[in-house]
Amino acid sequence: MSLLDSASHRRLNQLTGEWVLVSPHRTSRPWQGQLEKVRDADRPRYDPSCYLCPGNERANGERNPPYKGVFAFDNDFAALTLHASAQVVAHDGLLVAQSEPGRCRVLCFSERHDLTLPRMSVEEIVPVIEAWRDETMRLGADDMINYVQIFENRGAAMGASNPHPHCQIWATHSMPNEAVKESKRQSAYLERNGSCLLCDYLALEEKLEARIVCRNERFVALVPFWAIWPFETMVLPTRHVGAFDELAAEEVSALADILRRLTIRYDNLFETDFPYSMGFHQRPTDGAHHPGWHFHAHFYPPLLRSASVRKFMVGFELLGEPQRDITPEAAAARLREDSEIHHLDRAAREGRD
Ligand code: H2U
Ligand code: ZN
Repeated sequence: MSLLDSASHRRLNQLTGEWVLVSPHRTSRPWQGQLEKVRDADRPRYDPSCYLCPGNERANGERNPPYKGVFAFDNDFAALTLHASAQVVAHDGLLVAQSEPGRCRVLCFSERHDLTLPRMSVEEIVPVIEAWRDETMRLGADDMINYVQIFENRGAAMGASNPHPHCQIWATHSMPNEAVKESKRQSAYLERNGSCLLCDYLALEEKLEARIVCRNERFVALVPFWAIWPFETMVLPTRHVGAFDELAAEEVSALADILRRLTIRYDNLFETDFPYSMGFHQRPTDGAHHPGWHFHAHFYPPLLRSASVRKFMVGFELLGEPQRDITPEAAAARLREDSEIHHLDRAAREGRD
C-alpha cells in the first residue's frame, strides 16, 4: 500500500493552487447524523403548478410559451442587473466595493417535467449544449460581460428550487473567484512549460487510468487527483478547446454522450436521483486570447456513502482546508464499476420480462 491510499496526506489542486487533505484510513467512521430524503415520488410529465413547465405562469406573473425542447428566459429574480457603469468603486480605507453589472438567465432542458440529463437521449441533450454555446456567445458579446458561468443545481440537497430539468447562467462583468484562480494557474503553467495544464494532466491520467470513469473519442470523465467532494468528477475534451464556441459538431454529440453516461453512473451509484452542482469553466469573454484555457465541466455531488448520507463542508473544511475520506481512486473505481443502463430503465425492463 502506498502513502496515497493508507495515510493522511495533502494533494495539490493544480487548477486552483489550493490543497485538499485526504484521510484514507478514516472511511469506516460511524454516522448518527443527518440523513437526506431519498428519491421523491415519480414526477408527472407535466406539472400544472411548476413555474418552468410550458404554458404555466411564472412567479412574477409572466407566462411560459408552449415550448418544446429547450427554453431560456431572463431570471425573474436575477442576482445581477445590467447597469450603465461598471466602474463605480467605493473605497473607504479598508472598506472596498465595486459595482457588478451582469445578467442571469434560466434554461429549461426540456418541456418534460419528469426528465433529467441521465434520462434524456443524446439527441435530446445536443440542443441543450447548443443553447449553452449560443447563450455564452450572445451574453459574452456584450462589452460589459467578461465571464459566463453556466451551472445546474440538481436535487433539493444542492438547493435546486424545482425538479424541472433546468440550469442557470450568470454572466458577470468581473471574473468570479474560481475562474480567476483557474485562469491564473493555467496561464502560469503555459508560460512555464509551453504546454496546456489540462492537456498535460489529461494525458497523464489517460496513462495511469486509475481515476478515469468513462470516455469516448472526444471527452473523458475522471475523478481529479485533487477532488474534494466524495464523487467529484471533471469532464474534459481530449482536444485543446477553450470554450463552447470552439466545439465541432461531433464534439457537441460526444459531450452529450459523456454527460449522459456519467450522470447515469451517478444515478446508479446509490439508485437515486443523484444530487450535484455541475457547471462549465470556459475562456473569459473579455475579448483577450487566453491560450492557456482548457474548457471543462466540474461535477460537485454531496453524497458520501448512500443516498441519504451526505458530506458536510464544515469545521476543518471551513476553518482550515477541504478534507475527504474515500480516496479519489476508490471513488473512480466505484463509478467505473457502475452500469451505463439507468437503474429505472433496468427496473422497467425487468418488470416487463
Ligand atoms: P435553481 O433551481 O438552481 O434555484 O434555479 C431556478 C431559478 O429560476 C432561480 O434562480 C428562477 C429562480 O430565481 N425562477 C424564475 O426566474 N422565475 C420563476 O417563476 C421561478 C424561478
Ligand atoms: Zn415543470
